[in-house]
Amino acid sequence: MRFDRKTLADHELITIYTSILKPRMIEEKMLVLLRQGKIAKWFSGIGQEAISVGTALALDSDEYILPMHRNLGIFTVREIPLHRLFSQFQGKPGGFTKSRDRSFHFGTQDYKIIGMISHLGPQMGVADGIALANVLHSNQKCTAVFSGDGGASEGDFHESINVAAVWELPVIFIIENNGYGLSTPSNEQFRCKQFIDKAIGYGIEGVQVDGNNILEVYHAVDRIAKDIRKQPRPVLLECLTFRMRGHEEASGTKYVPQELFDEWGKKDPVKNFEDYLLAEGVLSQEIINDVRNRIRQEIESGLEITFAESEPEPDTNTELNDMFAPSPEVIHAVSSSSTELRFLDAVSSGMKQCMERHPNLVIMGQDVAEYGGVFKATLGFVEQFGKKRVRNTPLCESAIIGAGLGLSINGYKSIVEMQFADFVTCGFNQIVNNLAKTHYRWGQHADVVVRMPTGAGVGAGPFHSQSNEAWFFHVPGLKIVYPAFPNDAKGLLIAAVEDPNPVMYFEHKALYRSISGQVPDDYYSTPIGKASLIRKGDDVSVITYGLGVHWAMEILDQHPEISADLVDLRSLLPWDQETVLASVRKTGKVIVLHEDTFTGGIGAEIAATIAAECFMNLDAPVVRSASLDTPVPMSSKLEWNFLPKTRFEKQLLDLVNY
Ligand SMILES: Cc1ncc(C[n+]2csc(CCOP(=O)(O)OP(=O)(O)O)c2C)c(N)n1
Repeated sequence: MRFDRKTLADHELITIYTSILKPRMIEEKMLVLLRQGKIAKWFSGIGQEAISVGTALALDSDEYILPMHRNLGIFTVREIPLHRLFSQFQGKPGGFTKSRDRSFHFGTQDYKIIGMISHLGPQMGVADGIALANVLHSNQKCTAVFSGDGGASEGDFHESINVAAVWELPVIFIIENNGYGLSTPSNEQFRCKQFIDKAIGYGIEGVQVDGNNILEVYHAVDRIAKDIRKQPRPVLLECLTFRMRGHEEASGTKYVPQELFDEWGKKDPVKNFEDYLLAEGVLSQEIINDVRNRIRQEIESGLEITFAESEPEPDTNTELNDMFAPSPEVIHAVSSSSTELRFLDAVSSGMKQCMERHPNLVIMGQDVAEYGGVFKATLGFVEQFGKKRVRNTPLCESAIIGAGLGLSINGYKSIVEMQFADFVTCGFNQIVNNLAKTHYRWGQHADVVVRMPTGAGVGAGPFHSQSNEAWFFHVPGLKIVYPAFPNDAKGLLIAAVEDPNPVMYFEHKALYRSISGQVPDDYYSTPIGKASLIRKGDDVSVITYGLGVHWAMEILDQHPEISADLVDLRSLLPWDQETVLASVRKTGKVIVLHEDTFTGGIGAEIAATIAAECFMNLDAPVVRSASLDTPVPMSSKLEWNFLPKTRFEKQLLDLVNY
């Protein structure tokens, strides 16, 4: 292995040596403890240390790094106290996640490290968002994100690099090509000869280095970082290396031929660098002993603190409260002036005022800029707020929602528009695993609003008509709002943007241009989690939301003999149990109506809660009215047969006459 120190002084080389030795010595100690049954398994980075350490040393300490599961060296170079790392590994409260997540699955703003979720690839979209915030700040910072060669088979790899290329984001995509993804060798993972070939396809620079040569990694990252800080753009850095241990400690390496271990054993990144420094006269055995002793002591005292720490004491209230960052107070309109607006214009007006109020708010979505979005909700925005804040995206829901989290991590807010709610499937993972779980896991809020143009009734068929709110209803960590009227559309949009937590904002396409109403001109928020009792009566309670509210009003108008409470939920997560239960206690009869399909719909949850809480008040079984358990058919006749509106009328009458 040939090392080139370039202009590095002796003391800098010793720092690099100390830095690469530390993760190796930690892991060697952990192997001993694992054999003694004292610690849990982890993902070993032995043999790959040069990549983590070289990268972290080359970057500024306030530049974000998004590591993977084999990058202990990032954490040690950033000088995280070892007892905190060990406590994190051991699930002790002194770690970074209140014992809620494992090994390297955490982030810390203090050290500008954003750890992974198990799904690997989503890290890259998050890096895009962090880098975008840096570009918007014009702060000349770059971001580094890691992937293994296996993780690079995920769609997130493609989406995120493509976005970074198109948006010229200063991200170093570091691919640790270590020959295996778990047990699967590279030739069963991808067909191209090397990763830098992929860079060509994205129109970006690709650089390949010997990932076991710490000076090569260091110089490459240093050169790229200096370059892209000045002239923002992504670079793919392929580091050729080898995983010297199993996928995780204790899982074995039987599938790896011995010759590979022999070959790569000779290229050990620590030993080779040490030999080089000895030959150069930079190191002596005495210095090595001294460095080793210091690291050993640091490890021992870290372990002592961790082992002395108690196991976590569960507290249900803390667990539940930590799901969300604190929400702001409701904002009241000051003046009483209002304007008659269509539903769509109310959404648009809410967004516009949010953009005016929050200079750090960014809107992202397909065709949202000059074109104004397919429904024209952002028409004129690009002229007012500029292309930097109103961003057309490539077709890549996952990378963009991930970028929303990245923006939030780096001080921005975002509204991400799904062109149709149906397409959220392609960004599902980022929502349910990244946006929803981050605050609980390590206390980082995810200040992202996902706009969801939703619903049927417009003859648009199975993939442009779905109601998919129930998919998200089951996910702790999300909020879901679903206005039925223009004033709530604006107020809930503002509430969603003001709220630092992830909010799914459902807006029914059939309401966009079909209904209008008075909307306050001021900036105001409608409280999330509060239903609205829009009609009062004594015979029956109708609980619904979205288009269902309008169906219910129409049917009730046709039956003036029915005295009904009509509850518009407005928020689905959390939903307003107090209002619903109070209504049912009063009327004794209840029908829950929604456009979404029947089985596992939100109505099931509401019905179960009513049955549990109001059993003694009920004069009839709780009724649910919902769409058929089929996809949404296109033909208008089939579609109206699918939707519950006509069945609802009969169900309501049967219930009243029960
Ligand atoms: C989306 C997803 N699918 C499957 C897995 C299970 N899994 C964890 S690590 C891994 C292999 C990763 O290989 P690579 O990215 O090359 O990283 P390495 O472990 O070699 O460092 C797999 C399949 C996962 N974590 N996420």
